[in-house]
Formats: sequence, C-alpha cells, structure tokens
Amino acid sequence: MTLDVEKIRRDFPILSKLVYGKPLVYLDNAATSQKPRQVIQALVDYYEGYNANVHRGVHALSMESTERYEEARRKVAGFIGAPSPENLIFVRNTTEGINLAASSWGAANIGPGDEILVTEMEHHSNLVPWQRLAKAKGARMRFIPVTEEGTLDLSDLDTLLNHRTKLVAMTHMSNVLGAINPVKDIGAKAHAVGARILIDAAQSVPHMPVNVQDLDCDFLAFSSHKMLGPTGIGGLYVRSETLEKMEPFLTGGEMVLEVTYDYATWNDLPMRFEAGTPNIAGSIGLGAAVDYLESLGMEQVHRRERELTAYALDTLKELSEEFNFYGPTDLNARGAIVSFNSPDIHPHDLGTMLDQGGIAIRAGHHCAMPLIRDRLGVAATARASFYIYNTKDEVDLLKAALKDALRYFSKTLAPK
Ligand code: 7TS
Repeated sequence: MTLDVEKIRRDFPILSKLVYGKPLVYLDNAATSQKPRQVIQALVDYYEGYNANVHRGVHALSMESTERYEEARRKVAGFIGAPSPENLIFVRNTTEGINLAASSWGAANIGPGDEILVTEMEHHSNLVPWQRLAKAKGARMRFIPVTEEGTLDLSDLDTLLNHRTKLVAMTHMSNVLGAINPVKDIGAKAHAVGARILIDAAQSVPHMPVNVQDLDCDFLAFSSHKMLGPTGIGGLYVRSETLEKMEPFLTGGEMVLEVTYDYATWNDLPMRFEAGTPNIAGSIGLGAAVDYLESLGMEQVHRRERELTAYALDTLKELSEEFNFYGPTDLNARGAIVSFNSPDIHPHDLGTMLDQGGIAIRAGHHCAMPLIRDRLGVAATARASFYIYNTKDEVDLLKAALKDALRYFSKTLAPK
C-alpha cells in the first residue's frame, strides 16, 4: 500500500494557503511540521468540551480531562514501544526532556573524571546540557567524529567508549545531514561498559518506526510539534530501573504525595516528573497526531519519505556544480533532510528569494553550530526537509527556484 498524498494534503488546511500569491511549498519540516485538521479539532474539542485541570477535580469535566490526558499518554507510550505509560514523562519538547535527564539523572550519576560521549553532529539541545553538567562535575566530554560524507566515524569507538564513560547521548537522525545513526549498536556497546544511552529522537520519531524496547535505550526524547502535533509538548521515555531511582526535576504541585511544612514525599511515576499543571490540550493533541501517523503506518511514512529523498537527491544532482550537498549518499542511512550551500549565495539570501516564490526552507546553523562551522567549514547552510504531504512536484519547484536564484545572484548559469 502506498500513501495517498493528495488525500493527506487535504487534511492540512495550511497547505492550501497562498504565500505572496503562490501556493505554499512547505519544506521546513525539520523545524516544525504542519498540523492536520484532526489534531486541530482535538484541541478545539478539549477547550470547547471538557477543559478542566487534571488529577485533582472530583467533577465530571476534570475526570474527563484526566481520562483523556492519560489516554494520550497511553497512545504516545505505545507509539514508541514503551513497556508502560509510566515510562513516558510529558515534557515541553526534546530540549526539556534532555535537560530533565541531565538534571535528575546526570547530576546524581556523573562525577569527576567520568566521561560523557556525544557526537559531532548534535543539536545544541543535546550538547549544551551535557557541557554544563560536565563543567559542574569535573567530567569530560568526548566526541564521535563525523566523516566527510556526513556519517559517524566509528573507527575509534572502542577507545572513545570506555570504563569511564557514564553516558552516550546521541541523535538518532541529524537535523542537518539527515544521517540516521546506528543507535542500537552503539547502545549495546555503551551497556557493555556500564554506560547509559540517551537518544535524541526529535528527527526520528516523526519519520520512522521507533521502538524503545527494540533499541534497548535508557532515555529517548522527542517533540510533538515535529510529528504533526501541537507545540509545547513532547515526551521523555526513561527505562523503569533508571526512572525509579531518579530524583524529581521540578518540584511543586502535582508531583507530591504528602507535604508538611518541613518535608514532602514524591508522587507515583510518572507524575513525580510532571510538576504543575501540564499541557493538557497539547498532550491530547499529540495523542491525535499519533492516531493520525498510526493510521498511515510508520513503515509507510518512512518508505514514502525515502522515495521522496531519492527523488530530491537525484533531481538536485543536476545542480551539484553550483551547490555542495551534505549528508550520506546511502539512502538507507539518511532521512528526508537535504542541506546544501553555494559559494556564491548566502543561505539567508537564498532562503529569502525562495520565500518570494512561496517555498519555505530554513537557512542558518540549524542549532548545530559546531557541526556547521567546525566540521562543514561554513557559516550556514540552506536546508529543505520533507514530510508526508510533500510531493515530487514540490521538489521540481525547489529545483527551478534554485536555478532562478543562481541566475539572479551569480548570473553564471545559462538558462536551460
Ligand atoms: N534535537 C534535534 C535533532 C533537533 O532537530 C531539534 C530541533 C531539537 C533537538 C530540539 O527540539 P525542540 O523541539 O526542543 O526545539 N531542530 C530544529 C531544527 O532543525 N530547526 O528548528 C528546530
């Protein structure tokens, strides 16, 4: 079965929008995805029908919102293959999930002389929290290098990963290179030396089947807004044995069982990690996004995106003299993200020009400054990133717009 892209597109109201009088071509999905009517409706249904705080009211609305909030947790936990909904903490986004792990687990388990192993392709969200922790604790950061091709260079892994390593924190899919990393194999090696593995799944959970039990990871963080859901909500999966020993991240209401003027005891899992009123509507909206993705099937989503990536790489190859393209050539090792750069045009100028034609791409350092600057050796790149509703026609429009931009900026490409 292949996905019916035209039918999918009809579910996304924003895709019929005109930008500067041109049909929107939305190719900035790695930053945030668009939302289907079903997700938007779930938010409206909540606010119009049963808006109330969760876990505390005895009244009908509160009981309904609590039931729907916990139902969303069951759905999202199931989507990533968590053994129980208790393993899933609702957080604001991937960034907060990683910070929770760094503050609660990291602060208690990383000490002087310990090592935290990350890769050179991390988003700042999976770099800065560990840098800060390492500085505070006298621990050392180590880095798995990135090859010229944009994959991980694992040749020194046996040295980088050693008895001092306490944590491997790595991205499942790079938001710049599109590289999909062998997190399962590296996780097994991490466990063999007694280290834990945290997976930044911000770019993988939306685009391919991800199962935390199959990956055998200790932590996995992701964001709703990149997987058709609302902003302000995401998930952190934590393995039970680890979660049970973790101290709370934030403290206050909801996360306590009993409070006196002198002390407090902690609530059950996972509420212990959800201080204050949570993003109730957001969680329910994320549950609706999971329903939507499951109705398509994540294998189908991944297959369709691989097809589109293959088409994009093949189509854009024609411009390989004018643009450098980054990321692995092996389609099995990359997702639907294509970063590129021209020595003649600043990516921001390119992005602005494409925008005039209704084409939304991202230009910049993509919150991966060390990778862009120190590894790719550029100040910024342009990036097109695809999702289930993108089409080959849109890839063709991108190519045509890039050719126009080359003509406009460098006047070196003769019209074809
Ligand atoms: N990790 C990766 C791999 C990401 O791509 C992003 C966001 C994050 C973490 C942080 O996610 P957040 O939801 O907490 O912000 N990446 C991008 C991007 O590539 N363009 O804008 C946001």
